[in-house]
Amino acid sequence: MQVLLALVSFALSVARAGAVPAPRQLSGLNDLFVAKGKLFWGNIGDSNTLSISSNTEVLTSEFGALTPENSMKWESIEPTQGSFSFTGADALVDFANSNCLMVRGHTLVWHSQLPAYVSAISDAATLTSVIQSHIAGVAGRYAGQFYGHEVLNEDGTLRSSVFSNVLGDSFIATAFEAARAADSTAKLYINDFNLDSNNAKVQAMVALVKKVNSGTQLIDGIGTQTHLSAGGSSGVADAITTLASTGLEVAITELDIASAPTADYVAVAQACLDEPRCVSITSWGVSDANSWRASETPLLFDSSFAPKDAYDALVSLLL
Ligand code: 9MR
Repeated sequence: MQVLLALVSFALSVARAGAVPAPRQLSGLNDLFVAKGKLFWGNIGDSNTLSISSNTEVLTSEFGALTPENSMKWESIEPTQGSFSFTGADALVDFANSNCLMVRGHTLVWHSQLPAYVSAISDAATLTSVIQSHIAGVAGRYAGQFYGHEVLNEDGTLRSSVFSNVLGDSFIATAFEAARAADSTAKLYINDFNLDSNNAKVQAMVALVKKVNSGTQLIDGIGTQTHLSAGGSSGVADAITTLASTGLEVAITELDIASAPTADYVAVAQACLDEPRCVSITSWGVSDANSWRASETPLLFDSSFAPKDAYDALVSLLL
């Protein structure tokens, strides 16, 4: 009887092994990308997502760097002039340190998510000193701990902002000089969106970094955010090659693609693989559940944290 039971249960488990796929072993996108000579495939976080265990499981097994989604933006970290609030940013850095993830600072100067006291400044000397103190405060706190800082965001074409309106383009050098003084080891990046084909904005970015770097090299790298629509990847390789023609590092900093088409994800990853100066990719979110574009389902993991076809295609590309 016992033998019969053992045989039955053996037969059942054999049948089950054939019918039910083994649990998927995530292969570690970051590890695969690093094995191809790149620095990391990172992702974003902050206290709201770092408290979700399904999120952190994927984050720590698949990704190798962390960018704060919101906690280091000016309104979060220096909401009142001279008074820094590091709780959220520290939590992110602690999480990264405990899980051996690199950190990209994001973002020291951006026209958006600015406190009202900054937007209200109309005097050039005051604004210069406020930018310098802000950068010294934030970059100084984490000096030596970050891979890089996104010093400027969305300013490749000098959009209208309190910074460009009051200081012209001199605020760019001011910001990079302050960041270099506060953290001599971090790579300093300018980071922009709509650099997804070799368009006028890419050309403007190339001209801008050449101008700013014409004396001393202040800018180390160009970040291209790469928030794409479906089918929007065709110009990415050309754009990355053009940005890299500056001689600077290039990083894909905020990757998400509406409806996560496999072909687009593969094309973007291939574009970075093909350009030696493209050092890293950062996905802008783990799961669609926590994406700023949630309704467009642009990420590699669905709202239940299951990997999508695009994830599998990337693994196949990188194996
Ligand atoms: O993902 C961020 C979202 O949680 C914020 O509400 C939003 C506010 O503007 O910013 C999002 O991230 C932005 C990033 O910091 C800079 N590039 C554009 C991203 C999307 O707006």
